[in-house]
Amino acid sequence: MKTYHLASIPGDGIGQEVIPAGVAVGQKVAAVCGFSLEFTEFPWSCQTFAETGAMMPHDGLTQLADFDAIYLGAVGWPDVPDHVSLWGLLIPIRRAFDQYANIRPVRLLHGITSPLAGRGPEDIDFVVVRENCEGEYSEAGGRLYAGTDRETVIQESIFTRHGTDRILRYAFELAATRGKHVTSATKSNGIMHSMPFWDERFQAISAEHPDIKTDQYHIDILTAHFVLHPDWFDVVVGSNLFGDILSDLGPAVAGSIGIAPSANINPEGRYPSMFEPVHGSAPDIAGLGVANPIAAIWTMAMMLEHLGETEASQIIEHAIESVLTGSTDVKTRDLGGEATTAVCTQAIVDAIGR
Ligand code: GGG
Repeated sequence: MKTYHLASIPGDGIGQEVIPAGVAVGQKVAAVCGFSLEFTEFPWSCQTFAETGAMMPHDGLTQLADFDAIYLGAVGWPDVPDHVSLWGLLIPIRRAFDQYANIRPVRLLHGITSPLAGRGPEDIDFVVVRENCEGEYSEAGGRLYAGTDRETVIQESIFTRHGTDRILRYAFELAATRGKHVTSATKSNGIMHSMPFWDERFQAISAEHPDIKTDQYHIDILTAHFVLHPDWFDVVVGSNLFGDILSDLGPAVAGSIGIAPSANINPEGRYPSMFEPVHGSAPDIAGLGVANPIAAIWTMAMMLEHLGETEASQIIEHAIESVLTGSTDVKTRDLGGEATTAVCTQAIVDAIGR
């Protein structure tokens, strides 16, 4: 029987509640489909930072390098500055393993009501492709004259041709398997170096794919179009920051960030890819047992798809939708219900193999 060796990092807050939910669903579908999932849990988190002064051990990346994939919950807790926790765990993993394609599907599932009036599942089905290793997420910069009235802060964005072209190509290749349409998120009117460069490269890569329809919007009006015209989109490609923002807004129009999955892919397969729900640690509801597990469960489906277990992935997605359309008793608070994480998870586990 094929066995996949997976690293799990539940992380902080509700990450510790939703990752076990995804593992339970993964184990059930593996049993149904005839393969096995072997998880090794790494308890790295803001608690680790409090105890050791670092979010993970100095050889943490080496410990992860040989797994087939990494399953991560959430990073961040109020007693550690957010940039310290993120740059101590999530971002080093993305970069060390060259996970440059952050894939964030946005789909209105059957059984969920969009906050947008009159919109159904046929209107909201697109993928945000976020550049994940450079752009506005950059440690280049610094602070001069700190604490004085001359205090000066410099934050550089990094856009390389190598990094820009490869994420644009990824978006076009993905669109070729879907609706053959790529939208670029830009801001080349206000950001005068990096974004005109991004637009140039978008045109150049577009020329390699004459069969794919393209358009581009400045990020400000693009956010409005996400709300007013979600049916316009198939694949939306953006820089690290723009992609991050759009991939919270997208799930919001599709009902809840509590359902949004994501994959940090190293397309060449030289390193393990990492799978995480889009949402963060949600300290306001952590420990209450009410977090929506669907983002983590759908993320498990993306991980299995990546590993080549397409049938298992589809079974999970069908189970999620069958549970959501079946009864309001299984919906968590963010979806208008009162179910706990455990109740929602058990319903999905039960729906698999039925
Ligand atoms: N699910 C991982 C997590 O905690 N995400 C929250 C977050 O703010 N991530 C920053 C990012 O994706 O750049």
